[in-house]
This record gives sequence, C-alpha cells and structure tokens, in this order.
Amino acid sequence: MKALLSPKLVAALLLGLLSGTVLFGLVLGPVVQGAATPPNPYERPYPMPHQFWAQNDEFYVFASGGQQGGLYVYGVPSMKYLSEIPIFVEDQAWGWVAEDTEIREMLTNPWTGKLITRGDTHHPSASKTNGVYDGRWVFINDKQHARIARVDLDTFRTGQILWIPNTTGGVHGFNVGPDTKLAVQNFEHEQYPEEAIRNHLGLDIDPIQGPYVAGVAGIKIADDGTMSNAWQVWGPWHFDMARIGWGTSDGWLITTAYNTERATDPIGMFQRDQDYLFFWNIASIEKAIAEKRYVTTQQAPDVPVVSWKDVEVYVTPIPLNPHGLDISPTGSYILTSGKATTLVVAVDFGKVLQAIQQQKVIGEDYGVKVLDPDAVRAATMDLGMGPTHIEFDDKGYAYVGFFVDSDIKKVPLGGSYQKLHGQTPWKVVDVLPTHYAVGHLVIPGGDTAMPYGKYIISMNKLTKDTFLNHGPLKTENHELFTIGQTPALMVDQMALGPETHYSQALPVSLVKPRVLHSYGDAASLTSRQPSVAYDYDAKEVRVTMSVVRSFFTPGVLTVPQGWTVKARLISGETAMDISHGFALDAYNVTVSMDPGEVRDIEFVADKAGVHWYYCIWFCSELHMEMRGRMVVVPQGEWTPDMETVLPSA
Ligand code: CUK
Ligand code: CUA
Ligand code: CA
Repeated sequence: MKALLSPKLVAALLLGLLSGTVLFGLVLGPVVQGAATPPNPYERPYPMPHQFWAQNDEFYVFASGGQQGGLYVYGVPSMKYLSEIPIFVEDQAWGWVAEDTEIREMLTNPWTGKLITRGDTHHPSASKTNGVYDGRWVFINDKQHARIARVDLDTFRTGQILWIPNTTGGVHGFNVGPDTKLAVQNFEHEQYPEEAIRNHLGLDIDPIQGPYVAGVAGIKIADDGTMSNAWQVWGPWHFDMARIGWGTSDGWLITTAYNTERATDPIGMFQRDQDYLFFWNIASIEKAIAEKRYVTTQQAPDVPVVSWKDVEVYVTPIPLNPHGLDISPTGSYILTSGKATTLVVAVDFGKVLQAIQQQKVIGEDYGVKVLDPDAVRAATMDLGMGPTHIEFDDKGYAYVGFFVDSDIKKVPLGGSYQKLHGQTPWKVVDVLPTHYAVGHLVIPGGDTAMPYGKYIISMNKLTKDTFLNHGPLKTENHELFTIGQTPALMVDQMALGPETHYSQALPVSLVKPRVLHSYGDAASLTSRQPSVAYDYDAKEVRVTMSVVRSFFTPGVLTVPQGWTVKARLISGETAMDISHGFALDAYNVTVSMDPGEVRDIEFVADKAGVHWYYCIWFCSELHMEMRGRMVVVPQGEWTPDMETVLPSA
C-alpha cells in the first residue's frame, strides 16, 4: 500500500473536522484550487431538499456485479446507490425469479434444458450510434456460462439472454461495436471443443495435457436489439480482452492474450516476456464465411466456425501478461498494460495499417505475422507497478489504473490529441491516489468516440479498512474524482457490494427520457378479466389473477393436490411506484409485479392445506390485508363442486 491519502487531502480532512464545515464543499476546494475560491459544485445543501439528487445527478452508472450476477446502478456525482438489475442470478428482491416462466426460459440452457442461476458479469457495453452512447441498451457477458444479456433502459430489466454455443464457459472480453450491429466476446478459458472444430483447426489437442484452443464469438445485434450468434473464429490462442475498433481502427477486432504460452498452469503462463496484441480484420471473417471456409457443430448447426488460418490476423508483441486494452476516442491509439510489469504500451493504429501494408514483420507464430513493435508503437511508458485498465477523457488524456501502486496516472496522448492539451505526450501529469487496488476505471463515455469527461470513478479491489469493519468478507469501493482540473480531486466514495469489474456511465439526459413508470395503460389492463379454468385431463388449474390495491382476484383459489397451477398475474396499477408481490405460504414461490406488469408463473400444488398468498411490498395501508387463499384439497377428497367460482362482475 503506497498512496493512501495525499498530504493535501489529509490537511483538508483535518481542517474539515476541526472547523465542522461541510468537508468537500467548503474546505477541499479552496485548499487544492489555490487562492481564488470559485463556487464548489460538490457543496451539498443541508438539510437536503426533496429531489436534490434526482435533479442534480448527471450520470447513471451501470456497474457490473461480478459474482452478484447482474448490474448495480448508482448516480453520479451523488454516488447514491439506486438499484440492481438482476440478470444471470435470481433475485427476488428485484422480482427476478425462475418461477416466472419468461425468466426461467432466459435462464435455461437451450441445449441441456438446465436452469442456470449462477453467473459472473464482467464487461457491460452500452449501445452506440456512430461510436457514441445512444441510451437504448446495456449489454453484458456472463464469464461463467458463456451468455450475453441485453438490459433494456426503458425498464432497467433484462430483455434477452443469448447463450453462446461450442464452449464450456470462461468468456471474458466483451464489447459492442460502434453502431450496435456486432458484439464480440472471447474465450479466456481454454477449450476442448467438438470434433468438427478440432479437425478444422488441425492442431494437436490432448484432452488432458492440452494445449487447448479458443477464440472469439461474433454476435449480431438487430435494430430492435435482438442478439443472435453470427460466427466464431477459433485458433491456438485464448484471449483476455476484446474491443471492436472505430475511426482509425474501424473494421478491426482487437484482442489481447496473456497466455500466448498456451500453458495450463499459472507459472507456465509467465514463460514469455512478451505476449500479444491481436488485430483481426472483421471483413476477412465475413469473407471466409461467404466463401464457405468454415465448419459447424452438432450443437450449433447454424453458427459458422472459422479457423484463424482463413482470416486476416496479425499480432504484435506487448509486455507480458497484459490486462488493459482500450481505444482512444478517435480510434487511433490502442493502449494496453502489462499487468505483471510497470509498462503501458500505446500502439498507433495508423502505424499498424502501414506496417501491414509494408510488411514490417519480425516473424511468424502459428502462421500469423508478427508486426515489428518498433514500427507500430507510439510509446512504451514505464509508469508504475501493476497497470490494469485505461480510460480516456475529452481533453486528450489517458488515465491508467494501477493495482499495486494504488493510484491512477494521467498521461497526455500524442498525435492529434496534442492540440487539445498542448503538453508533452506520454509523460505523467497527475497522480490520483486511490484507496487500495485499482481494477477498472470509468469516465462517462470514456470507451467511446465522445467521452463526456468531467469525472472518473476508480473501482477498487481489496478495499480493506476503508469502511467500518464488517467481517472477513469486505465490500468493494468506488471512488469518484473530478478531472476537469489538475490535480484531480477526490470528491466522494462509496461501498458497493461484490464485485464490479467494468462499468458504463451514461448521461442522465440520454437515459431518463426513456425510463417508464409503468408497463401498461389502464385501458389495456382492465380489459384482462380474472378467470379460473380447470383442465381435468392435463391436471392443470389456469388462473388469470388481477392484482391491484388491495386485492388479489380470485381471493380464494381451490386446487386438487398434485395439479399444476399456471397463473397469469396482472398488476392493474398505473400509479408510479406501486409494486405488488405474490408470495405463497410454504411454497417456493415469490414473484413481484411492478405497475402494469404481467407475470406468468407455474408451480405444482403438491402440499395439501390452506396456503395464503400475500403481497410482499408495503403497497398501502391495507398491505397486510392484501392476501388470499390457495386451498389445496387432498387427493381423493376433491369434487368438481369445489372449483373456484369468480363473483360475476
Ligand atoms: S477484468 Cu475484472 S478488473 Cu474481467 Cu475487465 Cu480487469
Ligand atoms: Cu400489494 Cu402490499
Ligand atoms: Ca504470458
């Protein structure tokens, strides 16, 4: 642990405590900014007026949850937690449970039929138009089960989950292209694929000893956001990060590999002192498919699998075991960090194109041309211990996170960016101390053609003693800096549950106008009348239940024991913020309906007796009374005259 608090920040903290003033608003600004004391935008009124943050927050942050399996949402600059978006993991608090048949289908592996309710989200990637966020969707990968989800920003809920074939999982790098037509995700974990792929690659693969193979999956995104598996490219290597280029790098897929050794153990993965940055020409992948140079598998007969030998791909050496892979706003510089080194490399994509044209090649690996690093690099920077990820602002600077140094270093970019900042490129101009180890960083728009700048958030690992102790499992830490000036100021921090990898920060002005208060209008909801039907052949009770303050209709439901209950729950609410639930005594059923929402659920009524269903949200002063009975009549005691009869309207 090196940089905990800068001396200035310590001074500011002490002053703030002694004078009892609002810490960041009144004290920190003047101390750091010098004699002039401009009004500080981070000064917070007290007491807080209603809607202060609703009116003042500028960005929504969508932070991956890692093993939480979905996304966290909070506001910036308030750093106020807003919500969670469950995706790959069930979460009844947010109404995301597999008793809901639609959710169950999304969470079910289409090839095995197994319900999978675990996941590990890493890299959210927002939809873009012309390389700039458009506020429609956030896509994200599940590293564990090779799935991609689309989150719809009108509901802040998952709208689609696409399963990736031919893999056991371990998909890590994920990125949506500049026009939301193509997304890519790569296999970090080495694979032993179906025979068709093994034969097509022609590499020796031993199922126990390895070395194994891997690649990249291309996902097509339709205009309405529907994702489908488009292609896969397989080869000897397995990849860490993946990005789709734009601007100077338009049409190229860029990946890193830290295990170019193709080892199966950690020591083996460190044998080379250089690993590779890969450049794939996307058009060459499409060409190989058009020319029928591909195979398909039994599992996925519609998904062409292309060999690396049949596409245009190049590599260039980069410092060992890279992690960060980020593209500057014009698409010209590719920055990558050797996480087990002190080195950060800036590759100039214009020079890459030149080197390809002029064949500035220093060798071949598995038939792939190795571009001369001296010919393609703009800079090799020795910046500090354990560089991780990189983001870009609107003023021509890159920000590099350091896991070991526990800080962020601000570096001016070269080339056309120099006219923005007027500084000597590739030299550190500011160091932002963080509390513990930096993983990813996020600047609003910092991974697009148009960064909004203004803020950077450091998503720290190992936050140790930052917060009140709460046991051996410590929460994570997000820290907010303003970067409109040098030095940057840390203005706030927050604890957030495990475990963010990357985030996307989208302007409120882009997202908020889309966000719904209700799923449906009153007219369409009241047209759906409650009903109960008994199917003695299928042994099914089919119910349409209306759910509105403060009644379930039907309020009593009789079911023969052992029958399946298929219920459509319709919230008749259109008022803002009135959600209801349906939880059933002694059954593993808890669903939630937001205003106007329709939920289909299905379960077997195998336990006889009187089981109350009740609402789980405190929805009105009659919330406790908002309940009804499911009477499960023991087998052999049921007679048809026990059927539920709805009162006529
Ligand atoms: S990875 Cu976790 S901090 Cu999955 Cu982008 Cu680097
Ligand atoms: Cu509805 Cu409580
Ligand atoms: Ca390596």
